[in-house]
Amino acid sequence: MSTETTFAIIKPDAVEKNLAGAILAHIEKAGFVVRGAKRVHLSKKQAEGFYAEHRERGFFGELTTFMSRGPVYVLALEAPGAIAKWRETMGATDPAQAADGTIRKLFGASKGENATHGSDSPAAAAREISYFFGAFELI
Ligand code: 3AN
Repeated sequence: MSTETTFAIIKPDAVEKNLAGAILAHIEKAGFVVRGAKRVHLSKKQAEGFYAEHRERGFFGELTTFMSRGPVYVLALEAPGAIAKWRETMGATDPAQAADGTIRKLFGASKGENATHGSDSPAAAAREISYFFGAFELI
């Protein structure tokens, strides 16, 4: 399997609950190498730009208000098959549907406040990584 880099966010709900460290430990234990990491507080406009593809969805306002309500950790994660692997490690969007042992099952509260984000394709990973990181920040 080829080595890939995917993009992850530890969302405001998890950061507020002081779960960022536990989630990072889970990420490392799962075998990802953290190539980039920073703590940022998105403005509403930055959250809207990040989630532009969801603009037409009913929950867009709620989603972007939530994502800009407090600090998040943005991460670039490397592993063989990282994009699919990270989505498996996170579990289903709705924590109630997520498999046991996944991050969203362990740490998520609802479909919106579900602890983490992960890119869903190579194109999304490339766009999302470049939204937050310059090449010199990926080590
Ligand atoms: P995923 O993050 O698993 O790819 P998507 O693409 O269905 O999930 O949803 C995009 C974002 O919108 C996710 N961050 C998710 O938390 C949020 N979201 C999805 N459904 C809802 C909902 N019904 N209410 C609020 N936020 C939602």
